[in-house]
Amino acid sequence: MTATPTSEGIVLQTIPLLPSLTASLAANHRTVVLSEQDDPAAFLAERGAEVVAVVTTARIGVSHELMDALPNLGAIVHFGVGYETTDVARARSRGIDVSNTPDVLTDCVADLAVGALIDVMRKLSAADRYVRRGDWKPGAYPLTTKVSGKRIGILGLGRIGQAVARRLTGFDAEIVYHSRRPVAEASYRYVDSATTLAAESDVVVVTAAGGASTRGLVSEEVLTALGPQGFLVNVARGSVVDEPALVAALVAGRIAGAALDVFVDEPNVPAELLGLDSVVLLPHIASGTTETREAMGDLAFRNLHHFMAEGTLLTPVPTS
Ligand code: NAP
Ligand code: 8YV
Repeated sequence: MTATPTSEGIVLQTIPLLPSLTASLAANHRTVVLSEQDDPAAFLAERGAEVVAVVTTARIGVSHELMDALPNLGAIVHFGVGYETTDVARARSRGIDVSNTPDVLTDCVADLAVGALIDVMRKLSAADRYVRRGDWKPGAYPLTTKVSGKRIGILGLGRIGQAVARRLTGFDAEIVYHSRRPVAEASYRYVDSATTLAAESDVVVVTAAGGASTRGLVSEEVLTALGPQGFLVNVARGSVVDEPALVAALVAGRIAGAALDVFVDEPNVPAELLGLDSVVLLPHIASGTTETREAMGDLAFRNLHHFMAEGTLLTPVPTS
């Protein structure tokens, strides 16, 4: 039996994605949206061998079970820069290549991190609620914390971390960072642990990749080192922070505040945080602008299209 040429194989889209990406996939390839099948398991049993590529998001990736149901899979294309929900080593051991959408979202994620940092330190969202509640008439809003000139710790000085650092130098910040290794081209001060980073920072901004190696990296010890005057901003992944420890520290006032775009069990947010004005809660929106999501969709599509035509991806994820 001759194998189906890649260009004629099925492109399996795990869930509905950005409408323009979904439309491009449908218009240019034999695309099936798995979550829209009446019986996804039956579809995989009957047609799984025809699937040559999967398009998915960091939120769900490609599970072991799905990978196993696709014996002729050649590429996994992620809409998003994170890909920790896909076992890349396992994919590569089967000759499956994996791509993501780096760079095109860096500006928006860094913009949001800085916005969230200012929000939590100056209590913008809380002050907005104060005005709406009619509390301004009985009394002036309490004083908050100055942003400019602070010591900012970047946890994970990658593309987004560096973009956050560049922006905050405009606020006369002193930047210190921690990753597993120093970044050769960075002039900021490197420290060798997350705990030291927190101890030497007024604010820690988390921009490290998700996955097993960073799970719980912001531990109770790190939060203790950050201390009662310290703030945490997380635009990376909920898993990078020990969420129960963070909730306990915020409730007890053992850190000053947190701005969180990501959570361990999205879209569920720990109930204890909902009433705290020391916390800014965002629904994983850091890349969520029209311009950036379209650029992500375009890059995801170009990866898929290149794979179907040439057998290779344009922005494969690095080999770790
Ligand atoms: P990147 O360039 O690959 O940067 C990742 C950084 O994490 C690197 O500096 C890396 O440095 C560091 N890192 C990895 N493992 C580490 C560990 N065990 N300890 C300390 N540092 C570690 O990726 P990026 O494009 O900046 O994106 C970063 C992350 O942001 C993504 O992976 C994603 O999870 C998240 N993100 C969130 C949103 C959102 O909507 N909130 C949007 C886009 C991205 P070393 O390898 O040297 O340790
Ligand atoms: C997106 C993200 O919200 O790129 C990432 O890793 O977390 C975000 O840009 C997500 O990937 C889109 O589903």
